[in-house]
Amino acid sequence: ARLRDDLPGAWDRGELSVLFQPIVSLGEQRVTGVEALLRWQHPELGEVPPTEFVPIAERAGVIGELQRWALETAAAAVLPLPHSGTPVRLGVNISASHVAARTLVRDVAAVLQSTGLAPERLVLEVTEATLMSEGEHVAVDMEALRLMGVHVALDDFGTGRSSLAHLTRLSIDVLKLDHAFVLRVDRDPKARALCESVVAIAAALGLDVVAEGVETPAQLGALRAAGCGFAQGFLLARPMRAQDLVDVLDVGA
Ligand code: G
Ligand code: G
Ligand code: MN
Ligand code: NA
Repeated sequence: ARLRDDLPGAWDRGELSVLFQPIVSLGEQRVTGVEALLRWQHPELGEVPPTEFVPIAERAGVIGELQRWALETAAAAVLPLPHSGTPVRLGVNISASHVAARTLVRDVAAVLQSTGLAPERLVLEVTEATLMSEGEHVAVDMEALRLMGVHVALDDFGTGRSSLAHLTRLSIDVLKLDHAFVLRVDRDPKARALCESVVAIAAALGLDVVAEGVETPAQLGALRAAGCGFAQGFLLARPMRAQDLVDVLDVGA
């Protein structure tokens, strides 16, 4: 009840912040994107993880407001970052209830308008469960976003009820291979074969693949050998403040 009472407006009180975890192109060997990750520093309870407060926001009916704040804050933070020609893409996690509430298209359009972020730089990270959820408006809304130029990534791929058959029907641009999938890729020939197959299917469908949760050089090597295009994880970089991204970005000579 405490968190439920305190969450609404926490962003206006300056208790929320957004960290950014770099996403690295293995071919180009540079940071091509970042994933925005919310943090809540509660004045008395300390840090509350998003796995705890995002569901609370959903139940309290403030997920739209929270997400608008997150989108706007993240966009404003990446806009001034230096770059050497290709500015980083911004991945933002979107929860199922925000899509279900049908305000996502409007909210994203408003944020693109108010910040001036190019739609092509925004990647909405949604799970398969979200995309496959009830109601035909989900597909309609996601398609509307893609028509605006916004990219869509399928997050946590390889967990839950993921199905390769879905991939041909979903309107997506990026596949994010779940951590669980990446964990044994260097030691287990079956995990490696699975990874290679996903990369091949993604290539055939014109999708980029981002391996998540890469923690060891051996995992990275195996992913590279499997032809995976992008990687993200503690080995490469931890979630960091926007101003610290300057140190990892390729800003040219
Ligand atoms: O660092 P990590 O603990 O940040 O994130 C935990 C979970 O919280 C992840 O599943 C991530 O997708 C989710 N999460 C982080 N930031 C956001 C956000 O802005 N919106 C939503 N809906 N989920 C988020
Ligand atoms: O569900 P989603 O993929 O959005 O979750 C992202 C989560 O993964 C965040 O909590 C982020 O902090 C976490 N994360 C990022 N890199 C690593 C990693 O290398 N190992 C582990 N265990 N978690 C990671
Ligand atoms: Mn994500
Ligand atoms: Na994930």
